[in-house]
Amino acid sequence: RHQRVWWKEAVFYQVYPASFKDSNGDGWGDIPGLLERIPYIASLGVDVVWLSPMFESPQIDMGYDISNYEAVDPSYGTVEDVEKLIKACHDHDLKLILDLVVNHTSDQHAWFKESRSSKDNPKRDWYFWKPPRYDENGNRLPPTNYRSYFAGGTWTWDEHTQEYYLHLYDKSQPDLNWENEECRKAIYDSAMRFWLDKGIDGFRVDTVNKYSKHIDFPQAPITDPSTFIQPAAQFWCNGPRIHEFIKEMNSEVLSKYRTYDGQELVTVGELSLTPDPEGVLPYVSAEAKELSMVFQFDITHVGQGSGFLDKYDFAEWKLPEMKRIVEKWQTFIDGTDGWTTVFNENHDNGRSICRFADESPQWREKSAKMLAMWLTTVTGTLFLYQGQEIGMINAPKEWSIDEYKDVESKNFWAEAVKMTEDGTDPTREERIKYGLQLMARDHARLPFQWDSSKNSGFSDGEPWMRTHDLYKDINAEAQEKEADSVLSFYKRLLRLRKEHKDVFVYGNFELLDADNENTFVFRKQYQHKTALVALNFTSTAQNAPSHEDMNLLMSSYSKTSPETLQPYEGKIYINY
Ligand code: TEU
Repeated sequence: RHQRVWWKEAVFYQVYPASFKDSNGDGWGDIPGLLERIPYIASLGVDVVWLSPMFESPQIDMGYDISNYEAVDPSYGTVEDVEKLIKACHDHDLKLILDLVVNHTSDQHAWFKESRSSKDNPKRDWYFWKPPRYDENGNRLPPTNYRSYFAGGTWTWDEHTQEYYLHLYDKSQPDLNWENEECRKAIYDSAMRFWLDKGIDGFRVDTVNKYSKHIDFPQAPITDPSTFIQPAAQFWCNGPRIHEFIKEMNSEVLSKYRTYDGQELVTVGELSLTPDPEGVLPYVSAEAKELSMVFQFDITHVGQGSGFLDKYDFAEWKLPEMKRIVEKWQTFIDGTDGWTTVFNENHDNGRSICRFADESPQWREKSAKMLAMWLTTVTGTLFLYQGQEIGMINAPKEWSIDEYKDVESKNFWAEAVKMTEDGTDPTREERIKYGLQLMARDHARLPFQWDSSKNSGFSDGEPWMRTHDLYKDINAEAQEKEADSVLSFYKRLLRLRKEHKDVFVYGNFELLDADNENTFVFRKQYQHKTALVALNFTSTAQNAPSHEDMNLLMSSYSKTSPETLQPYEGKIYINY
């Protein structure tokens, strides 16, 4: 049905370098630390390491604000360290992809410093600069009323040249102007060829659908009269030239390189704000020659408030809603030459056990195993996030919000406190606190829990983010020794996924009993082979689906009964 390609079958493992392993005691993870742990990553049975940004950066947005694409931030190490990393990965049969963050740079990047220096600087047009508007009283207004991701507007005033510049994210992350050809060429050279020439195997492409904007910058319709700034994604997302830009990136750069073992490079684009399959397909169709695949975010939006204004205002959800989302992205590639991804964690989200199942000590491990069964049996390329394989959970609720370091958390929190204090929304503070405790980006950024020694074996120094209180109960070393641990269970499942890749990686997906609020049951089919997966998302026993002619391949419990799914139990049946 779908053409077989290495990256469709590969399992990717995302490393967030600041929180993975510190080698020099400064409390900040680094490349030498990661190098030490490559054997651990290889032992999981994954195939590709995706390394989040380790480039030179003032770290306002944890390295997604790059000040020099061709340098490694000193806190992480050196370019030579990354060269060693590329080699170590390849020596362990792992491929390595880096993050390509080219919608914006840091305001500390030499390009932006030049662009900002004068209106006639040759790089002025590499970013978006606009004169102010004025209201009837002569007050200065930004060019448009757009809301940015991290709360606040998208335009920041520059005193020096008396114009505003555009930033979809923090004000320290000015957007690059892809309309400018010289700028695109510089991006290809500096952010891409520089690292491809060193032998990396592809990229995770940050914010891939935002390079083309509606450059007439229309005013956003007023949907929230209580504030000046308005949601305006329709003007800066999936813009008119987006496919032209990505095709060019592919034909000029990506298509010219191969992986270390001579295969096609892999790219995975971050495709937010694109809910319709028709909008996604052009990016991932093999024929289109743009990207190998994309992340589509409905699944991590479960529980988030509508729009990004209310992202942390928790919205109740029920299991059928989540199952429909899985079904949607499982089936949208049916009959096409496109491909899909599978994930439920990354560095921008709370931990999946807390969001989708039960983090209580009683059910935490069972939850982790059941969720692992979901991910490893569905169609598409599987992405795991560091710590997921040992069942890491969110920061404890008792922690003060002051422990949260993320710019987005801080801004949403400050906004909520202000709106509560000034009476605009008296209960907002309480609601946003709850939302952050569940969904803040910080949870995924807690130090990796290696063992039961001080700071969970992450660092000899003071970690940049507080170590989880439960690291003695949840850590890799203990789980490596235990046959029944979450870690051992993941390893078994990853082997199983490979062994039966026809049905798990490439098979047809069919959702069963869609409206059942307690269980998630689906069938995978590949030619004459069928697998049936049944997952209990509750802490009470549920009926197992009927499974005549099928054998139980695996359960997440050691003792099972044919008629029942025990609390948070997962079962896989197979007909061969
Ligand atoms: O995220 C891009 C993004 O737009 C969202 O999908 C994401 O959910 C983010 O958390 C905004 O709420 C990427 C990176 O993954 C993120 O860490 C960066 O902060 C962002 O780009 C800016 O570079």
